[in-house]
Amino acid sequence: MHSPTMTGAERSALFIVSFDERKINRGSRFEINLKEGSAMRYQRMIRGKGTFGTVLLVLLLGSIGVWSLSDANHPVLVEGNNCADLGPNVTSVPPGTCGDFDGDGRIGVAEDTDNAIDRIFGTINAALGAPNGGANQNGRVTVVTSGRFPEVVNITAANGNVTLEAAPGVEANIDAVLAGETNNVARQGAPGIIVNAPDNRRVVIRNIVSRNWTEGILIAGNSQVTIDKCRVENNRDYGIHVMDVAKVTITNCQVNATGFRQAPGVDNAPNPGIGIEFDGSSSGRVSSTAVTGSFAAGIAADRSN
Ligand SMILES: [Ca+2]
Ligand SMILES: [Ca+2]
Ligand SMILES: [Ca+2]
Repeated sequence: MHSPTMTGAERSALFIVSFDERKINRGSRFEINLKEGSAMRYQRMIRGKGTFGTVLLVLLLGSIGVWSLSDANHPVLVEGNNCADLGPNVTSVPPGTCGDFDGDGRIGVAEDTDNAIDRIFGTINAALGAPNGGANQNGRVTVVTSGRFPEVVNITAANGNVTLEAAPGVEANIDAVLAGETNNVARQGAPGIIVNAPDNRRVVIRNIVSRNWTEGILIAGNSQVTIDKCRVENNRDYGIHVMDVAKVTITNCQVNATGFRQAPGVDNAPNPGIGIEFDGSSSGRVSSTAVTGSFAAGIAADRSN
């Protein structure tokens, strides 16, 4: 429903029309839920009876593109790159191999940019973004074939709720290190997944692996996050780091070997090497989760920063 806290982007996707006409009771409202590709459905809301002409008017307004379609809350898929014999930056493969879910022979950045209608991507950040039919930080991003993702993933949930997950049985490894990839050194100095979302969004991260970063998952600001079934390993400073006033539930996860990253040519000294830390005024819950092999504390709360 339309509320004072909604952003312009939300209102463009969920448009409430108020009518005050002779044949309609005052306050009659229609909710228009647009899907990209001009598919549309409407639900009559609460009291009042709309006329056929009213409905026609609403459909006409939708059809001429009154509303932005780029903000729609929709699911997108991500193909993994799991080539055995080709290099890490390969984008053209025999159709249906190397994680090519849609069988078009494209993976990686070539899948990111092939069109705006397949809703399939080769990198996670492109799937989260707006171009080429991405989720636009509002929707569900599902990795559907196993792969390695050497990218710092940014979740802002700027336009709605965001779920990032791998399908059951799929190995989605967000890893700072991939032999043969560029920027391995720079990535090892950065967090792997960064969430900084408004407090009226909900973010879910499920069945994801995050390895070899400074922090496997960093959650800041007002974020409200659920981390479920994730494996967070070999990160230097923190496995999961919760800051500011974020609220985080961590369940069914494994947070292993924090502070014990081994890699050539980079600073591997743990600072501090804690599995899960709640900093500042953050809060949360940890359940059914194993935190093992940490350099420093397994789970810590530190109100000093
Ligand atoms: Ca493909
Ligand atoms: Ca495609
Ligand atoms: Ca695509």
